[in-house]
Amino acid sequence: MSNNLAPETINNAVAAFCLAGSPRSVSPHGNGHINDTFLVICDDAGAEKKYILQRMNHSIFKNPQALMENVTGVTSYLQEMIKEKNGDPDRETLSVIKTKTGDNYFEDSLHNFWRVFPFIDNTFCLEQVENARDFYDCAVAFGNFQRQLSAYPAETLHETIPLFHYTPSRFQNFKKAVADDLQGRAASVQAEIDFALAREADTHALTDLLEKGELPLRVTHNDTKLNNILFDNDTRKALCIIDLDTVMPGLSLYDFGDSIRTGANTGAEDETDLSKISLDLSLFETFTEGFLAGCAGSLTPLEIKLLPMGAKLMTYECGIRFLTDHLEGDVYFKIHRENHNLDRARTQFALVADMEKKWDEMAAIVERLSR
Ligand code: ADP
Ligand code: GN1
Ligand code: MG
Repeated sequence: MSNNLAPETINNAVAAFCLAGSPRSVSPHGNGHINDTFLVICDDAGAEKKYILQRMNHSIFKNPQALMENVTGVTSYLQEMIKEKNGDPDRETLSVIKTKTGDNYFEDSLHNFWRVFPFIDNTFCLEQVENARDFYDCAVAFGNFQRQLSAYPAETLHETIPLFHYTPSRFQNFKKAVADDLQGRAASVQAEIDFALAREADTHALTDLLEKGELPLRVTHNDTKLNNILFDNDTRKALCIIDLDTVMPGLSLYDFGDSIRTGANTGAEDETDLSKISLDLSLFETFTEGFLAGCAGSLTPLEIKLLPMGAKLMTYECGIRFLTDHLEGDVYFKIHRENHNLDRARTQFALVADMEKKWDEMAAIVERLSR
């Protein structure tokens, strides 16, 4: 079913949770790069009940208990906010299903860590933008998410992956991977290595300002790629933000940047024909407009000015993370073909190069929209 998961292991995990009815089927679901995700369908006296079962990636998230504390805290908080606005707390945010022993995750005898969410039905998620309207909705939703969490007690959040978007440390990891060259792949990717090394100066652009107190630390999502948002099938509106594993203090620019990286790219993250990769300036503008609307005046002038840098740096950072993983033997991101991480790194660098060409236009768009 999944790379290294026996059906008994999965069924044993399903049995640990308080689900309505009896499980009828369990199948792999979604295109995430990190967790193992399954759709569980139960039969509840003739009615279908669906759940998402996930094996958390324990080698990446070292402390699943702390991770689930974050997710439970944030989702409970959002549920209350949604109720106050007469929204639907069962569809507009995730909720955590407890185990039969009342815990928010289950550890099996093989030290796999599992959790369950209700499956939010009648939704779809996008791998690439199909029309500008959807991307605008995403932008409002991610901006709004950040604003909704602005009063969340940030000190209660655990750092689930230390230094997650601390680009200088990502750069150090990358240089170490080049030096160690564990798989003997460095010589064959010298052009990509040179591209990354040539941009070392950029790696500090945001973190220096954070350290100087010129950019505010906020509660951010930190993984705002397009497929981490569910759209309602009926209204085609952005409905629910998912993948809350990296919700922790961060910069608003990380959330803005990661969405541009995934949504304003004219090609797929793993496209092999690099002529298809470019920054769609019109989608950049659409997202900027929506994000500013969703943040509703909460961004500082410096944050707004740096939006293009957020986009470039998140794309660059993701590129060096993919290249690092390629050099280290594909131990972090799930791959589905040979050189998959290298292909991904190449698209990210092609997108960075195109952003550099379009830099003045990106700045002008932001300037115009912020007036
Ligand atoms: P990963 O960290 O591996 O990206 P995600 O939490 O993003 O894992 O889940 C992977 C995919 O599963 C999502 O992109 C989405 O398609 C689907 N998914 C996750 N949770 C739900 C849910 N509660 N309801 C419906 N679909 C979901
Ligand atoms: C991972 O989990 P997923 O697939 O939504 C990764 C992100 C990367 C992204 C690249 C916890 O996101 O940081 O930007 O892949 N998540 C983690 O596609 O590392
Ligand atoms: Mg995801």
